[in-house]
Amino acid sequence: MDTATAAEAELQRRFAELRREIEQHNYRYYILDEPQVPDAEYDRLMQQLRELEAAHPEWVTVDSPTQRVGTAPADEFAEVRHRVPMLSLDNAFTADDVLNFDRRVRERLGREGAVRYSAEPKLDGLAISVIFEHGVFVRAATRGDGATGEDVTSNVRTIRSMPLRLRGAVPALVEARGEVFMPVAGFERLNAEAAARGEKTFVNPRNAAAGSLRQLDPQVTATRPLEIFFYGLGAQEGLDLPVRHSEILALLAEWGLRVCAETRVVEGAEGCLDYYRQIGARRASLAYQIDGVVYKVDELAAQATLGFVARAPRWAVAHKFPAEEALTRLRDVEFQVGRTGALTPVARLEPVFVGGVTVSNATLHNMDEVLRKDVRIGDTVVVRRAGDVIPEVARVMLERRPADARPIVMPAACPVCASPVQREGDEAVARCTGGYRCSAQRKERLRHFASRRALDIEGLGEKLVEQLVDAGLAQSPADIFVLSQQSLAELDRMGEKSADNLLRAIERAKHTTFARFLFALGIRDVGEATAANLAAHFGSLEALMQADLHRVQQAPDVGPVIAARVVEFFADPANREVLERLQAAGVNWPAPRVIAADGAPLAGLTFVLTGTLESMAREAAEDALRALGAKASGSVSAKTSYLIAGRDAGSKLRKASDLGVPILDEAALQRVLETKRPPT
Ligand code: JCF
Repeated sequence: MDTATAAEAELQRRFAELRREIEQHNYRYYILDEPQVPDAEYDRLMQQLRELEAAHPEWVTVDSPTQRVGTAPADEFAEVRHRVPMLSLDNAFTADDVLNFDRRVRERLGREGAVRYSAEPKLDGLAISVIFEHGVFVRAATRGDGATGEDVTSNVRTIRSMPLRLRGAVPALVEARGEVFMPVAGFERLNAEAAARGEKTFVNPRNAAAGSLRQLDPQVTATRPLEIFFYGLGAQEGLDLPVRHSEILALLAEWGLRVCAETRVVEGAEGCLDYYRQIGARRASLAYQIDGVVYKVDELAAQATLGFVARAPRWAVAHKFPAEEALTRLRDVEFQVGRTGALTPVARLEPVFVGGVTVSNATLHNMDEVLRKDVRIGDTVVVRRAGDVIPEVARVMLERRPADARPIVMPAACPVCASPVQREGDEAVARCTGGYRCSAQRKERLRHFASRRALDIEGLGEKLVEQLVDAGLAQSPADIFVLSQQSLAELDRMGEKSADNLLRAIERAKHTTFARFLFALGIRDVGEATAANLAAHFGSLEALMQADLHRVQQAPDVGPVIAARVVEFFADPANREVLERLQAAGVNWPAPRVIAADGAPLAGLTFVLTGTLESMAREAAEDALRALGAKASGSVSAKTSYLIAGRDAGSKLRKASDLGVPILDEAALQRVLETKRPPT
């Protein structure tokens, strides 16, 4: 070896060592909170690394400590489809709610004794998914709608406590789930600096964190004091899953990911409530804002048995801290007309700071509530705000009622379209009877139709809907699909480019899913979960439209009231016309079929499903099994490989048992569908 090459090799060795040293200091400083060297020493090492990398750009890799702020500003965030949906959590507000949660968990698991829970503070930040391939950080995405989020990789890379590479032996793929947040001290410093420069300040740490993470320029994000805690695992490949959630947290920590130090394993509902009280007492002295605590069933097999409802797991709950309250004066009450015509009394308040934001509007819910609380205009009222819930008028300070306080009266005619207002039967809500004749209802229906969880037409928000309806350009959702450059040009502040973007978003929205489409129609009482159930159960719009009351009720979680609304909706000629026009415009969705990732792993097996399944319609489960190569049959015979027995299974279960056919429960079915492997 000549001297030049030898020197080069020595330099490369020093380079590698320097990187390791810096990574170790980062770990000690950001993850363990136990810095080993003074900041000046760390800065000196970083400077050395930068110089070496400048001389040898070919040595720079994406996970180098110098590569946190590299990329240029983006035009927009790319979409990322989550491999495993990102769930939200159900809320509990009282000790009773927690006792009920724990009781349901024990009932479903058939447990007598106490269940173990992993308990942790619930951070007030943004949920994030971070993917590591062979230990290297490759992608970060926001939750978005749970199925698809935004690619915020460049921004998350700038967070110092975010390791660019995992430590130790790591599986081929790890998706860690966590929360990005801004500690209170950093938030206050950021705001003080902004105020000193005469710039706008953020209302609370959560908004500051959200605004910082959704920066198109990572250089800006890099200046924001963001931090991250991890609380779970999404997708993974090559990992021997442990038995408990708490062991997953320990694994995350071993890999060098920051896990909240307050996390504890507790016993039963009592343990949860004790934890809640302890954290609650220390809430103000924590370095970050939290809005409650989270309890998760610790045993992973039990989590699998419990499964999910709609968008939240049955094995976890967020126990929220009490709402914050403030006093202010009720200036006036206006009635807002909703999508289904419901008139909601809205309090116009003297602005008041409560729960970290300034509130000037609050809901009064409905007239029954107004009467029950005896609220009058001019009253001093208690405004209450809990976390992300809409502020409400909680009660009245009767002793401060002025002599000229005026009662609140429900108008007899719609404040928007003047149609009569009616109260149906013993319903608490009064409704405008104008239907599509009422521009407020038209606007709300269109807004709902275009909203993110419905057809997701980007750019078609409140303001634009307002303009479209007021200009007479859109009466029903079908009209959206005949908009053109010319018609849009009539609108204020609508340039050619924005019109173009909107038309493209509308074009994209034509390709949707049956469930989203059903939800978008805005049938009363048909929320996202019901729409998904109906879509999975019926598979096609035609099948659903032909179904009578009885058949609609066979869909999971659909009772007589919802069934009646659905049948009524499709019987209405005006609605049928809108549906025809939507389909004629090319709105479409893929036929229901689950495609197996790798061949036909269940080929040769015959399944019979009987009884009621909790998590999906039987037809959907059968389709999913068929997609994996299995046969799904309606009757039990000696050729049946497995019987899946749901709730209230009857004669087929007896027959299978007589014939010695293996009998599995729904959890086993879910495992088969998830792992795409035959039952074990
Ligand atoms: O800290 C949080 N905000 C938080 C949110 C913590 C958790 O353990 C979560 C969560 C959202 C969903 N767990 C899930 C499953």
